[in-house]
Amino acid sequence: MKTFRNFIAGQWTAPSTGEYFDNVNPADTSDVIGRFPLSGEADVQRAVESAARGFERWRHTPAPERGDILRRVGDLIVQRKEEIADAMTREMGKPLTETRGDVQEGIDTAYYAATEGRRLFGHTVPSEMRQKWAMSFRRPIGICGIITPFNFPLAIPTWKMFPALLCGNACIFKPAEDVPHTGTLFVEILLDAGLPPEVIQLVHGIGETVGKAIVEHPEIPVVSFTGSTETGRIVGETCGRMHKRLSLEMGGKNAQIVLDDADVDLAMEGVLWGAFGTTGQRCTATSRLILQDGIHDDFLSQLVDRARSLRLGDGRKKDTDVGPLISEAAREKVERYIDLGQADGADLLCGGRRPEGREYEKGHFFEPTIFARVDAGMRIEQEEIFGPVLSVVRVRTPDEAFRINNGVKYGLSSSIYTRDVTIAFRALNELDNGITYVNAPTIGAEAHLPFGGVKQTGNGHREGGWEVYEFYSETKVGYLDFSGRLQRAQIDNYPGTPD
Ligand code: UN1
Repeated sequence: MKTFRNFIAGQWTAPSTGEYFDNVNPADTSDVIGRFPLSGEADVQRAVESAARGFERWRHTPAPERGDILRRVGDLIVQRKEEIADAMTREMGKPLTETRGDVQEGIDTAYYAATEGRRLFGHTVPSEMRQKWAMSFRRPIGICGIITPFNFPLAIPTWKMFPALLCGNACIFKPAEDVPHTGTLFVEILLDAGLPPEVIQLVHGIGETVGKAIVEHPEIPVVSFTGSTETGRIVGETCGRMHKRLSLEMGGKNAQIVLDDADVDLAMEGVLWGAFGTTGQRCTATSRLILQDGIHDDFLSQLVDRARSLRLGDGRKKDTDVGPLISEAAREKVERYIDLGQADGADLLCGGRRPEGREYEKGHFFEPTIFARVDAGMRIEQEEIFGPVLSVVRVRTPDEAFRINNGVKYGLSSSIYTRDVTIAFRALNELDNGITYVNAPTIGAEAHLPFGGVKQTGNGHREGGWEVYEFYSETKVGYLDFSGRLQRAQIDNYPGTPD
């Protein structure tokens, strides 16, 4: 079995602890991908010391040159797209069509970042004084701690690291312990493309040790974390105490609304993809379906038939629609919510159990599940399950649908199917989410637009698009006075000011 290493101080190195963990295929747990380092605090310490040297060099590299390296990264990912998608499916389970999309999102993010090297705009604005210039520009910040989840093993690290690197920072990267192989391939590609070695450090391990050491390290001023709202709260408390800049991307309880006037066939395709794609393990997954009275019964019965016919299996097999959950713990969590839903009186219409059959014995499979007669306020309607479980709520009016959409603590994405342009625009205005889709599912974010949510989904920052470059750079302002005399702002330039 292959033993993998960390990448610290420009070398592929064994962990200081001497300990490792097995990375297994969630569709077949007898398939072990490799042993990966169970690193300790000392590894993070060494990574920080090296990243400080990397940062000194990289911050002085012109931004367009940094962008050129990221363009080469994009080119290399293009060349290795199929291989990375296959490795990703093997270690986290979603079907190849989805992992290919994940890789493509990384490519798009690379090319966007590459061109940003020739923009990275500041502002030059008029000064209120004569013969004085006023301008703002961007400076890198330092070492960024990058902590990423399992569900988008390539796309999410690229959302964070490409802008961080383009802005001139160094990165310490801890991929989720479920997807260390994709993380390793990614770092190999960064190095192959010519990124100076000490600019990137890869430290494998678990959140409680490596993640914690990164978040608590005084020489890491920037942290970006995607994961659960519970862990995000702990990260946020520490970063708040230490005055760190922090970007949080956390839970969701996203709803698709289907109104009576909708194109129901389109809405059907949307909810199947939104709810059961990635086995429901997306922050943007559709976990609530809000149906208006008039179409409720027909839509639901068709949906149950369609959900029952989805093919569960190994994501590397051609005809698989839905892969396994990431781990046994994830499957047990989903099962607890099945019990909760039933105890609260919701109707379990399909799924709710592990599939039977030899091909499922070695994986963490779970049947696509639909609960109907779900009331607003039930736990299966309020809490993030992160599995293939859809809760259906019946409403009479669009207003009621909007209210239910907004009645949760999360606010990532929402979707509405309607042909009424007035309602569509009202939805954009009134749904409390970072992203609203009209006649499209809750999933489908594109790399060149800001991604993120309101309320307890995030802390006000965005990934993707242009806004993320604000997060990874410090704005500095320069004033140049060439008048040759003392000009006092707010004092000398207003009439009525006595000499
Ligand atoms: C996530 O749900 O965890 O929205 C990220 C999408 C993806 C990203 C999702 N591009 O479709």
